Amino acid sequence: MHSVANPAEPRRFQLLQPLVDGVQDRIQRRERQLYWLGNDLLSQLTHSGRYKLRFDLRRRGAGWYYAEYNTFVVMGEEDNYKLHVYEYSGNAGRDSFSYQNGMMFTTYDRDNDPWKNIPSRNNCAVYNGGGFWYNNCAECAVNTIRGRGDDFRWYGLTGGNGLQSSRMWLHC
Ligand SMILES: [Ca+2]
Repeated sequence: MHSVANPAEPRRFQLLQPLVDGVQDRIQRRERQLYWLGNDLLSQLTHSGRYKLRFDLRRRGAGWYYAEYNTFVVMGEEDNYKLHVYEYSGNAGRDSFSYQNGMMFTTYDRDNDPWKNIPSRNNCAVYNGGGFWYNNCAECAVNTIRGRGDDFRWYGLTGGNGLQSSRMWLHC
């Protein structure tokens, strides 16, 4: 597994979610939600079938890694923006996003995940501090506040899976 010093901004990539640092901060948490591309647009774009999904992941205290999914489709609102991701490649260790494949999108006020936990209102977004596609809840926890819930991490990254930063890209 080799990391790169810093990922160059890829061309023809559309930013889905800009750089997120794992800082426990209320303002940043709000900004993170504001910057999300939006599930309606994401659904429209990915239904064209022309886009792949890429994560740039910076391990805490280490370099950058990437994870790509050759197939990335987000269903519409009527399906609660259900996620389809397939064909992982990259250098970020074991595929961690497939754990959330087939899941619907959960936000603070819309619990669409299968998780049951009464203190967190059965809601993974409440538990993790951010909306995302959740199972029980996340192995790809890039919308999670550091130190909270599943922690800010990419589960399959070997040699320490805690993240410093992450970015999500759509690209052709
Ligand atoms: Ca739930």
